[in-house]
Amino acid sequence: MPVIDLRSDTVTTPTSDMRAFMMQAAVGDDVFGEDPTVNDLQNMIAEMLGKEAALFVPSGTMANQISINAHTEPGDEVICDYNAHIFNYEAGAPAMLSGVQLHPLHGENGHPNADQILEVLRPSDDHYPRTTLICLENTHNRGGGTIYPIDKIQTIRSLTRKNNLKMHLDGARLWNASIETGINLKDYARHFDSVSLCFSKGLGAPVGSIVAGTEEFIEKAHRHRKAFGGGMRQVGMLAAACIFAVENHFERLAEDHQNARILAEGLNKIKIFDVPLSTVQTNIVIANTTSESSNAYEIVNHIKKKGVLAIPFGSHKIRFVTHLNINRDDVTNTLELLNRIFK
Ligand code: TLP
Repeated sequence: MPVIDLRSDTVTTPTSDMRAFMMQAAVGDDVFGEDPTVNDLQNMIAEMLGKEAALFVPSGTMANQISINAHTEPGDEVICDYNAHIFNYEAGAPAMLSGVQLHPLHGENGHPNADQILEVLRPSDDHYPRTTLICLENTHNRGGGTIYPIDKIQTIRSLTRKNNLKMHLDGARLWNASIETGINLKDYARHFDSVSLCFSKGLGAPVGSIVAGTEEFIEKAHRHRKAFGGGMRQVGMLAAACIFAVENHFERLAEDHQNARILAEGLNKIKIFDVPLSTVQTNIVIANTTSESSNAYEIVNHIKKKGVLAIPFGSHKIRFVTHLNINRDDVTNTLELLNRIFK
């Protein structure tokens, strides 16, 4: 039975051209900073983001956690959204690895605004934790792949400048935001002290993320990467996959966005699903399921048996993600199948 895997854009497998490109990569010991392909990737991304330097890391989680660690001291408070990846899906790492507490806000579509942030900034008084860092996520995963409006980011940046706070961007899917809005990566990145990006999501590399910032920040990050066990050796082949992914799979993300839109509109014609179309801005579709239907876990199990994979995102929410390994036929076939099942 053919399987259509819409669980995540992390499930993509490297294409044969990507594999061939990986094979020819020059390698060296990256802990010594001697892997030429890793260095090329780091330089390329620093340039694309308009930052002084960048550091290749194994995962998006490590990129975020290294950044949190580098910007804070134990006991500090970090402001983020209630649905942020760092709050929900990173195994409690901010507390475990950096000794900080998170202060989650209920932003619209995962995007808190400057007033909400201003309201929770701690006064300078020994009763309180010190607010030192704001983490934003763009696109916002649990928000439905929603794009952080750039003017909202700019206003938050002015606030953090006034209050001497750092800003980190979880840009695992910043690629998608940039393709959709036409705002280049640099114009997003300039508002942040550090930015993480993933190559292993829509871009289709098998592994790899990166974090970028000032030379001073990257020096710290380099040390934290070692401490967190993320120092890697001859990983030029992985870095090559990331270079290939940026050069060949960045522009095509627009196709994933079109497929997500078609999927969302099709789901809305099936009576158990309700997708708020205004949140379908990139490659993620979060469908609400009606309260009369079975819960999301049962629905996901049921459709899995028929060859469509998705992820429950709560008792009445299911996430579908389009990506490099999903074409228009897969979307059509998914909709036909779901129509048949839930008629
Ligand atoms: N997200 C995964 C799961 O962890 C939920 C997914 O399937 O979407 N930031 C954001 C916004 C992410 O969505 C993810 C992965 C990460 C960071 C972490 O990346 P990895 O998995 O490389 O640690």
